[in-house]
Formats: sequence, C-alpha cells, structure tokens
Amino acid sequence: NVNDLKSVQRYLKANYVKPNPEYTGVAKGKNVLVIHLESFQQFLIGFKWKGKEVTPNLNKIYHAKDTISFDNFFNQVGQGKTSDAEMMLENSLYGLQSGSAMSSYGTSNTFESAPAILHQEAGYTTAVMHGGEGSFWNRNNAYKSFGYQYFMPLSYYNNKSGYYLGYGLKDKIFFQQSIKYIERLPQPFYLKMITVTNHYPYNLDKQNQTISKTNTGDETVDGYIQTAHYLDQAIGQLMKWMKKTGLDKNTLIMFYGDHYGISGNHHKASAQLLGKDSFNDFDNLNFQRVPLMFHMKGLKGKIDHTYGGEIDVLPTLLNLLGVNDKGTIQFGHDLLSKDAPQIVAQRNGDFITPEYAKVTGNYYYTKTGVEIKHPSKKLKAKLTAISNKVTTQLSLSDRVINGNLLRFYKPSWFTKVKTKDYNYNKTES
Ligand code: GP9
Ligand code: MN
Repeated sequence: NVNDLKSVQRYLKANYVKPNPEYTGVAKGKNVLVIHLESFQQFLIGFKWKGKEVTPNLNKIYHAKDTISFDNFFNQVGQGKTSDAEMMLENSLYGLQSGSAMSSYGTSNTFESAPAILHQEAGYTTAVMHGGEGSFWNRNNAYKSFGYQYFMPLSYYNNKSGYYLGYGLKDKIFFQQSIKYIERLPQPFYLKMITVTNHYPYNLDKQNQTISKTNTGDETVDGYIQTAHYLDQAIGQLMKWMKKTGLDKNTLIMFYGDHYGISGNHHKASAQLLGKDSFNDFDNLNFQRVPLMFHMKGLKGKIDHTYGGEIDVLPTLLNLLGVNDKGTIQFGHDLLSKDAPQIVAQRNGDFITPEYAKVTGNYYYTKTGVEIKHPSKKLKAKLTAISNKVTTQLSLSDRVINGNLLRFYKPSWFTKVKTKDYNYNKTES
C-alpha cells in the first residue's frame, strides 16, 4: 500500500548518493545506443587465445580516450538472467529472488523506466531491436509498460535459412538488417540492441568460426571465445557503419554485459582459462564482472575502478545525459559519484566491496581472496552491517515490484505510461 511506498522513499532519501556534477549533461541531447553484449564477461576484454585477441574491437573501445570504462562492474542477475539485467538497467530495480520480474510483473505493473523518462523529459524516440522472438521474457508486454514506443523483434527481420542460430538472428545479420530501422528513427533516440549469438551453448556455424576454441576439454566452455569473437566482429561492423554515417558524432554508445557466460559449474575450466591453479566460490564472484562502457566522441574517458553493478547504470546514464529524474524510485546511484558506496549486491544476498566480499555465507578479503574465518568483534559488526544493508535494499526493491508500488508514486513531472498507446505489430511499409 501507500505506506510501503513511503518507507521505500524514506530509505532511498536516507541513502541518497549525489551524482557527480562534473559529468552532469556531458552527453546532453545525444542519441543513446545501448548495446547488450550477451553473456559477455569482463575477462574477455584483453583476453588472448593463441596470441590472438578474442575481442579486438571491444578492446579498442575499452581503452579509447573517449570511453569511460569500468573494471569492477558486476552483473547482479538472478534466475531472470537477461530479463533481470534489463529490469535493472531500465528501472534501477532489482530482479526478483526467483523467476523473472519482467515475465511475472512486466505486463501489469506501473513503471517509471528509462524510455518513458527520456521521452517525456528530453524528447527521445525510444526503441528496442532484437533478432529473437518478441514474446521471450515477456518483452512484447514489458516494453510497453516501460514506455518503449517501438519494439522490433524477429518479425521485423528477414529470417532466411542459415540466418538464425540459438535464440535469434546471428549478430552480424541482426545489425545489418537493423540499419534501415535505425536510419528511420527520429533523433535523439534511445535505442537498445540485444545481441544473442554469444549465448550458451556457444555453437557457431563453420563459416563464422574465425578463432579456434579453447582447449580446456569442457565442451560448454570451449566455444565461448569463438562466439564472443564473432560478437566482437559484429560490433566492429556496426561501429564502422556508425562512423561512415557520422552517427558516431552525436551518439553516446553504452555497452554492457548482462551476466556470466561460464556458470559456476565449470571451476576447473575457468581456472584453466584464467591461468590459475584453482578456482573457488570467491573466484566465481569475481568472475561476475561484466563490461560497462560509455563511448562518445569528445567524452573524457578513463578506466574507472569504482565497484558497482547493473542497478547503478540508469542513474549514471541519466546524469551523463543531464536528465533530471527528480526522486524516482531507483535503488542504484551514479557510479561516477565521488560518494559511491561501492557495495555491490548479488541477488542471493552475497556482496562485494573493494575490501570485503560475502560468498555463499562466507566472508573474504577482496584484495587477497583470503577467507575471513575469525573476524574481530569490530570487523564482524562491520560485515554484518554491510550484509544487512544489502538485504534491506533487495527486499525493499522486491516490495516495489511485488506490491506494484509505483502505481502510488505520482511525481508531477511524470505522466503515467499507457500500454495501449503502443502497438508493436509490424505494418507494411
Ligand atoms: C533471448 C535472450 C536470452 O531473447 O535474451 O536470454 P537469457 O537466456 O540470456 O536470459
Ligand atoms: Mn542473457
């Protein structure tokens, strides 16, 4: 009820983190292109196999002088995987403890999401392109609740034999065919493009295999760099096109990895890939790092070591765009803020900070990976306090979604999204 919303608001007010004013509006009015890098882990950046870079294009972007890249950015998804990542990025609300929030609540709940905010506050045209089925993760309904004006799923694409692999069109084909739609989007646009080829089980057709598989002997792992390499090439082609058209001059491109590609069931192969002797649960938490990069002509870039996660992307982005979200119910904060608390929750209540980590109930020193077996009273109190903060935040976010609390939240600047305003069926053109 309304009182639940009030306690959430009280919590958020008490824990408010002021965005970094140095970055406010540096990308004002720019197009925003969000590139979803499927199952893409941070360790791939700079990773070489047999002397060959696996992701040369992304590596270049990562190190470019006009890219803000994060190297301690974590995925925070639960069972909802991709959809949890999307939920966090569009709303700064966590996915749920079980299932997918987008599937369970995406149709009926009220949201104040990125596309609606950007459209209403800054006149953005909003769209998602995805070479997979529109109903997957309930996207065709959830995107309406988020206020997306356009959604181009598989039905918008030519799906010739050989084009489709796993969950959708192969990334290169997807990008190529998306061009005609991108060209028609009124600017400024907020566009999300969801890739799929780098998805388990990492199979790729012969003709696209241009790097050899790794040799851990773990079949579900060894194809991973091959599909990641393909995804990277697809990104390279898209970047080239952006440059050719000049779109790169007025577009902020944001890259993010949604979640791990190699699950916690492959410790031995993971150790081998990383050149380590062993791989434990703490290593696996570290393995949850994924890319987050903001790339734009003229942006003052850096590799930022702040610890953060997917929940923090929306406040970071809105600050870069100089779009005021005036007290929206968001659980994340600007990652570029000097006051970033650097406590990164995992959906199961685990966490990592620059100093400490909690993994499946055990505590570790983040820097050394040494388990904290007998903490002093003082340290114990500190760890418990962080842990409580994490669980409080997760449960308050759950309350917002489970209780559909945003229906009670009516900021003067925001007009409630009406799902019937949107129709994603393809009409002939
Ligand atoms: C399918 C894709 C995959 O459309 O987004 O979702 P995932 O299995 O990664 O959650
Ligand atoms: Mn995914």
